[in-house]
Amino acid sequence: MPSPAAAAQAPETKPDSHCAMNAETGSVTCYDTFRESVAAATGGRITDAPAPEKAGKDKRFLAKLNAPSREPARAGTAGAHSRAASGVVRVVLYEHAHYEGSSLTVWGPRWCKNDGKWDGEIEKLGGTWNDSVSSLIPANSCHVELFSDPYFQGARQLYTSSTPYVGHAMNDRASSLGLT
Ligand SMILES: [Ca+2]
Ligand SMILES: [Ca+2]
Repeated sequence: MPSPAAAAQAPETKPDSHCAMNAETGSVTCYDTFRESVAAATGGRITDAPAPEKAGKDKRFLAKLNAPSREPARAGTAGAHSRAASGVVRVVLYEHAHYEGSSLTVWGPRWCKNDGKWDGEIEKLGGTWNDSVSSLIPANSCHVELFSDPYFQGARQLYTSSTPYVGHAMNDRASSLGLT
């Protein structure tokens, strides 16, 4: 019988899951590896993601995560352009500090704008993701605001770059998030 809540001290007893969430529809698909979840989230654009715990420090990977909308729309690249448009990674959430444990790659159709308005949100982190996030990687201009309660209530904290530990005040507390 699965008991995800008991796994915090013994990650080796629970296989990590690596999931991709469409932030627009909320649909989640899970994979055995981080590489597969990133490939799914990017519509097949990135198929060589490193091990999850290396991702936050891998400059080449981080640059690639942020690549799509900067590709010039040249003649003959319409196919690549539409693939990119269907999968822009907004944030990768991790169960443990230092990008370890299970991951949730949240993607959407566009880059974030950083214009003070929200570009997306998750009103309620579901299942094992509630009160679990310990590190995260924002991508594609998205800033990520974590809230300790669902529906953007409770304590809040903003993250603008790769964060190996969300801090004591927010660790294992996030229940919703906004993307700006
Ligand atoms: Ca955690
Ligand atoms: Ca909470």
